[in-house]
Amino acid sequence: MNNRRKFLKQLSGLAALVGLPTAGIAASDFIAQGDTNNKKGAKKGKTQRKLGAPMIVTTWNFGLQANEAAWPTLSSGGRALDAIEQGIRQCENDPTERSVGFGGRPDRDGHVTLDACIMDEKGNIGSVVCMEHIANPISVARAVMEKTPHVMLAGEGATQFAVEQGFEKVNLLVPDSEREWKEWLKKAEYTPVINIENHDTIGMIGMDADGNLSGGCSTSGMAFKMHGRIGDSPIIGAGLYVDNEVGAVTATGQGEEVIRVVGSFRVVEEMRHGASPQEACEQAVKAIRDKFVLRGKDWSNTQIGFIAINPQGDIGAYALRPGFTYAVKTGTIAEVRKAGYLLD
Ligand code: SD4
Repeated sequence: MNNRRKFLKQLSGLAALVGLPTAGIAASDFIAQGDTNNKKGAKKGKTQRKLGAPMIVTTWNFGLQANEAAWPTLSSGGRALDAIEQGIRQCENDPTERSVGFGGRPDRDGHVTLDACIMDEKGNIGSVVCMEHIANPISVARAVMEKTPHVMLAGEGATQFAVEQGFEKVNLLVPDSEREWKEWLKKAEYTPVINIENHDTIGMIGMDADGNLSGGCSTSGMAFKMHGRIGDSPIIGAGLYVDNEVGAVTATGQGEEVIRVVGSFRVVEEMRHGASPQEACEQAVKAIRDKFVLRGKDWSNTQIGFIAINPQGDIGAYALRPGFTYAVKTGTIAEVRKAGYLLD
């Protein structure tokens, strides 16, 4: 029994003791302090929402549309995991989103290789890395989670598994991406520019009406990366982590740096030790800054962002630099917010 259910059981016992009706006591009947403030050191208690009310938070502006695709499932009492898969698929299927799924930018050899992972409220996980020819890696990751004894499949093995599962093989390289790649080949300089060519990983975290948390993450990775390169996005603990009692977190930006600090797991652990989602995201970004300083590396072209939620409905978001946005959807809110940041 999770803490909330224990708490509700205790409350229902208490209600019986003082002669109140106990039938129908649900998580959503109790109000918790909530905080959807995106500023540095967000203040607790600024807004209030009910425990167990469905919510979904997604990286970047396109999160707004993805949240809309996820919402019917959440608002009708469905599972957060299903909502996450539906929301991310919307983004993967959009050829104009050039760093996710169909239409993603290729690596420097012209291959569109996709990374994705998914995690549910029970700690079930699935992941695909460097997978070609399949438009919905988030669904293949879910199939890895539910239909294999493994948690991660790579490259040709991932594509083979997807085809065996009935996924269609497609050409993921759209004409616009091909044109950009050919243009890039003229100089073939690998100089990632933050918030311009590399910014579109979708990371989505949500809570359903039962108060269960899930998350997913999907990307084509850094544009024009080396063939075979894998970032943080499909790595559980780096690009995504969910602990139903503590919170859900996902990351975007320069994956190498997120992996270095096991970013999403780190944010969850900060929350486990008492930090708010906002404080926890800030601490992880600072840890990444500290690693740059320690290693004496140039970070002028690096962007990292985290988003986090906890079961009480508090939201955190923070980035290394300006420009990171995220979309929030609840029963009453559908908006894009700007995350706070560490460096100008
Ligand atoms: C990666 N984290 O492959 C991804 C890229 C990204 O916003 O998130 N861009 O490293």
